[in-house]
Amino acid sequence: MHPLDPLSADEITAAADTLRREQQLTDRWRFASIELREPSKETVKAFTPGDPITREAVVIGWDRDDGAVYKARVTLQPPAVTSWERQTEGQPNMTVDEFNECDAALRQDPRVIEALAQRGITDLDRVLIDTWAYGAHLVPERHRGGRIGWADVWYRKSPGASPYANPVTGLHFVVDLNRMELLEVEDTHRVDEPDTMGEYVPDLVPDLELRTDIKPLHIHQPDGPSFTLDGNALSWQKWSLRVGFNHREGLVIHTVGYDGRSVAHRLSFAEMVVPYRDPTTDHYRRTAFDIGEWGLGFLTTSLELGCDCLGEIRYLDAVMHNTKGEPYTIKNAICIHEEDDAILWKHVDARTGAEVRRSRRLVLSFHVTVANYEYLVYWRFYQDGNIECEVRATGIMVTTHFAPGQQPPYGTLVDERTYAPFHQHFLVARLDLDVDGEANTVYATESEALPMGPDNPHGLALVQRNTPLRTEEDGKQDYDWNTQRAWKVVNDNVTNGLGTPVGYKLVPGAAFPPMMDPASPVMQRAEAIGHTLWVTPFDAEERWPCGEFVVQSERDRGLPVWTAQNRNIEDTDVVLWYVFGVHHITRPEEWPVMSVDTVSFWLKPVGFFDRNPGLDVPPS
Ligand SMILES: [Cu+2]
Repeated sequence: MHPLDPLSADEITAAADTLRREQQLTDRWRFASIELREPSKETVKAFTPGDPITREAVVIGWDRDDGAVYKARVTLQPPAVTSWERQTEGQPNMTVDEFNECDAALRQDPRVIEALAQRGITDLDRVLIDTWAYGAHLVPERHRGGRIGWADVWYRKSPGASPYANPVTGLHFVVDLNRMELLEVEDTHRVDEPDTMGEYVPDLVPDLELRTDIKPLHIHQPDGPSFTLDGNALSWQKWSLRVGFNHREGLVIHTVGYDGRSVAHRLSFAEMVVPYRDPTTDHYRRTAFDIGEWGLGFLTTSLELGCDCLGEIRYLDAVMHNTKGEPYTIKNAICIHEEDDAILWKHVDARTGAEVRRSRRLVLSFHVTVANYEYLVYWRFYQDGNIECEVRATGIMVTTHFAPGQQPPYGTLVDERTYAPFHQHFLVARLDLDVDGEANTVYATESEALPMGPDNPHGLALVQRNTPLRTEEDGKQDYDWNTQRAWKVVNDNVTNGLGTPVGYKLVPGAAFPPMMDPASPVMQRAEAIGHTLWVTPFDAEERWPCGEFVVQSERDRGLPVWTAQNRNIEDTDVVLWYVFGVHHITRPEEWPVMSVDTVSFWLKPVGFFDRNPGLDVPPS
């Protein structure tokens, strides 16, 4: 076992049992999260296999009777609770148990049955009640202080049909999640049901003829893949890393090295903010924090060979838990495989002919289903030292019906009297790079065209300006198209064979501005999305850019609070928080199911090597 390995099922059980016993928790207690308390960088570096290790869990939970929220630390050998602290801000993450229990409870509530009957819906079995978390400012005044959810209603046209094909427009419920009790029925308006087609399963799509001209495509690696996976330690050609996983970030990539040199200590996604940009009654509460409110780990789905992943695959399972603290396994949660990636480099010489190398990449991926939506995450490692992080958004868009002649301007018409609201998916990647060690400085690197003059008579001169970011205030950076701004993480204490400092460049992709009034409640909760990049000095406790307790939050207690200290970020252990995603202006082609929308950013070596590190890739 390695100190960074995720908690096992036995460890989760032990942590829950220990806390239950020592704090005399009743069955009204819910475990929101149980995760490994990751060891310090020093511990990780000093570890050699066989060393005794101390494992610790961090547990967050609450009592449904008094609503009290606690965060605890539990050591596992010997089992003991070492800290137990009451939390006073916000609510713990939403849980899958609550989602399911809320759906089941509301479907039996006479007021719900009555409201649905008035819309002609009597088969409750075909109803899906979809619970969302709130921002505190939107919780009705009279219910503040409780653990409150609000719910949408969806309806399946036949037992096996898609619920997200049919919104029940203008009907929402407000729920006390601790008592699992309906507080309010909001019946704002009704719309005569349009004749739509929201099905995507072939049998349910009328007149669909599946293509017949696709021949098999097989990927064979007769000698197996070129990587080795030993427990959670992965090595492939010159790359090495460890695979981690937790309830909130999902896949975490630890201790990334190339040829024995350190590139990154830890890479993950720390938050996702999805504001729907539609102020109408059906949508104004729709501001999902899919990581802080729900957790990518909890929402991870099993992958299937031949469908999700093609070729010689190695899978890793993930162990999550329910709100009783009981562990369960997500089979095949993480996919690891190699891919052919066309050409790495090539040149054709008139005399000697073509010299060409095919590119191979190592891919780590996991898939998340957030109710109607899917996020597919791919971390790719290349033979020339590049790292690419790609996210694909797919699944089913939220839609809503409107009365004849009255389409609201906040979305795109995708079916008869049906529009899909515009929305944005902001992802915050947490990039703890350690380029040849921890003492790094981030430079904004920008191109500048010099004015014409005696030294520049043709107006061609272009120079590159590198500006060190010295404080957290400097570290608040925005994408600039005019200068092609990017950011280099440089170790000024280590030089390459050319005598220049080694570095890795964050090449921005899919960056876009929030386009939101700073006074708007969502921006107050998610100030983190207000910049493309934030840089902070490493602090193991600083993990969540919009705060630890995002459910029913009022303010962002993460990045804006930490960076208000304006700490030094020069020549120190830095963490980069990169904000990117999908500015989703919906299209008819994304209905009834959306093909992947793909966004990515890159980490590329700049002077980390003396020359192309892919020179040694052999011809195929
Ligand atoms: Cu979208």
